[in-house]
Amino acid sequence: MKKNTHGEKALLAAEKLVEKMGGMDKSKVNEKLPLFVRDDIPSYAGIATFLKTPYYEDFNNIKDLDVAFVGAPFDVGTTFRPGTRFGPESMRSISKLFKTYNFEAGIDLALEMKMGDIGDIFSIHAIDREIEQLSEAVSTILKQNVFPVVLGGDHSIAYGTIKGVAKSIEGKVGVIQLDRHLDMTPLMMGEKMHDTPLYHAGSLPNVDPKNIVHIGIGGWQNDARAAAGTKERGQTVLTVDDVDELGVDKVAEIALEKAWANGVEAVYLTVDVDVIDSGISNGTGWPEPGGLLPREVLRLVRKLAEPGLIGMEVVEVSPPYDDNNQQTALMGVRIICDTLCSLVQNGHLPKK
Ligand SMILES: [Mn+2]
Repeated sequence: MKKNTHGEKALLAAEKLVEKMGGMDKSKVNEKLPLFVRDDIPSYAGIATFLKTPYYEDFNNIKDLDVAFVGAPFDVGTTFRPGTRFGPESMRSISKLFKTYNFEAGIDLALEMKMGDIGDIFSIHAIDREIEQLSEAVSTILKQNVFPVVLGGDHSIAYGTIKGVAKSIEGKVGVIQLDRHLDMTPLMMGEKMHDTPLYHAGSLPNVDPKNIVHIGIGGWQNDARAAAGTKERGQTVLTVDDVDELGVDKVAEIALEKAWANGVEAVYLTVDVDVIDSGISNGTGWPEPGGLLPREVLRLVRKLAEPGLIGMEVVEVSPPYDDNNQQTALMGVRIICDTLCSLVQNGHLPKK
């Protein structure tokens, strides 16, 4: 029997989706132009919330949402190039290019669930206080049974976000990070900078360091002591060579096995965009050549989302260093959309 190509499958899925939407609508062809921009056309117009989802002013009242996008415009944790305080803004603005429909999956996120943009977490620009802000903000979202998508921000925010997740659930939390760097240094410049969050996350009462998995690590910017400390704490590290030799699917399988081991109740995904080869994606604070290819990262996050996630973040998008194509911000948005799509495909979203 002839096997359908992925292209054929996608077109069949589109047909089914259109049926679900009530069929092809030909009546709008000669419709009168509206006076103001109120829908998603034209795509370059309108107010830049993430994916043009509705803005929710009252973050204590988002119970009807399935997914909340929230910015963390923070870059005081950077140790080289700053600029990630503009990360949320750039991902929101380039997200205008995206529709909520994914061709290959045949899924329209907006038809499947209710998504909203709740604006930004107020940044204190003092790391320890910022961590408390982030942790409170994330638990405020989770308390309302909403899936948080955090738009970073430098990677120091991860200690705050993971802390927010950890205090929101009774059981154990696993963490998977995609990054070129371990982020396992206890302190840098005497503070919990962006090279430290996974160290501190592993010290939280219900985060066992053995359930922390690092993917994409490598190159010339890691610290040998931090690496030895990572081994001492029993964490799993998978390098770019591992992805090369084992393939994305096998790497995802190993990562999931470790992150979910020993009765873990929920896994959080933190994606540092510097995991992508800096020749392709250079709008970031600590670019390190030799990283993963965009399509490897996208397949990886889709696989990692298969058993479900409690929340996710994309960090280290630094627009002042991004190219004119906003390539890094663009990848940040795709990472989020692909992860959400996989969560829908695998029945984890919507939760309500
Ligand atoms: Mn990082």
